[in-house]
Amino acid sequence: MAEIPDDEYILKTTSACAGCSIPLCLRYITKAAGPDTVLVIPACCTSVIQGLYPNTAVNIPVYNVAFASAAAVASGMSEAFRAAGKKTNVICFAGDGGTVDIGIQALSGALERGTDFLYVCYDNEAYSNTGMQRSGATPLGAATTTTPAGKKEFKKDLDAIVNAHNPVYMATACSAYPLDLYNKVEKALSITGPKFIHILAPCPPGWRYQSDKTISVGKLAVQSGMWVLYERENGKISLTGASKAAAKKRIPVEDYLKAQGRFKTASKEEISELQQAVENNFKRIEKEVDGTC
Ligand SMILES: Cc1ncc(C[n+]2csc(CCOP(=O)(O)OP(=O)(O)O)c2C)c(N)n1
Ligand code: SF4
Repeated sequence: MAEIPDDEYILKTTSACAGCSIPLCLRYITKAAGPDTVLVIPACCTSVIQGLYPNTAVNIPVYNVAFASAAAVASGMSEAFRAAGKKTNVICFAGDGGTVDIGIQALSGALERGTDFLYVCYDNEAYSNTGMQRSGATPLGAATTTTPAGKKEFKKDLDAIVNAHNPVYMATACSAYPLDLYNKVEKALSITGPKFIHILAPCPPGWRYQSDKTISVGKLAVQSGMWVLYERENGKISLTGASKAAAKKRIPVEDYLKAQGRFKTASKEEISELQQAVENNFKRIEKEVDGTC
């Protein structure tokens, strides 16, 4: 198990909703990164959670940037630090809307240029900050304020898009498993070049569950296989943590869905399509692990 430093860079007075998973993610990311780090944050819940200067809850430098530009800004910042002989960690911390939809062009450019940075997409599967609108990362069947009868399309496969850029390191994580996240951030930051981590980050008001259930809902996501924990180093994939068990035996997707109000309108067909997608995804991952695809 990793040695987790006692240092805290995320203070206890954030402006997050009760039960929000974002401060938990940030806490472990910054513990792994340490004080010589700059966070680059586009418009999202996190830009509210950080608080207003001088009463900010983040104890390291934060650079707030326009929605579409996070990875481009981080790219320039990383080059400037390296040119000055500094190893300062540059970490983009952006929501799914700011990554999967709006920031994808800048992310693609930064990955292609081989930028030495870590891009973290925390995925609460909606544009939460502006009122839970549908994003490209919202799953099939989930009700949002712009899809009140449930989304009719599958979640965009951001990881496949990132993987096509062949980054030196990429991983998934979930806020319900903070040590797994800590280990992945620590490893990512020990490697030079473009790194990417995609974190499932449950949101109580958006997903419509009680705020004390953030950890259990995150665990259900992984135990059902709706979210898979893995890392990919130089193209080689390995499952981590609870996903090793989920690859062999998993709970039904329905158990994860029924823990949240946003899937109340999901039809039987949609639930079975989601279950089928989970089975197909594990088959594909197993083939990748075996080196047969
Ligand atoms: C160019 C632009 N369009 C729209 C907005 C309004 N806006 C601010 S935050 C936000 C939602 C961000 O969603 P996401 O990136 O998923 O992060 P979350 O709020 O879920 O943390 C939107 C649409 C903006 N700030 N700039
Ligand atoms: S809306 Fe969701 S993601 Fe945003 S601060 Fe509240 S709980 Fe967190």
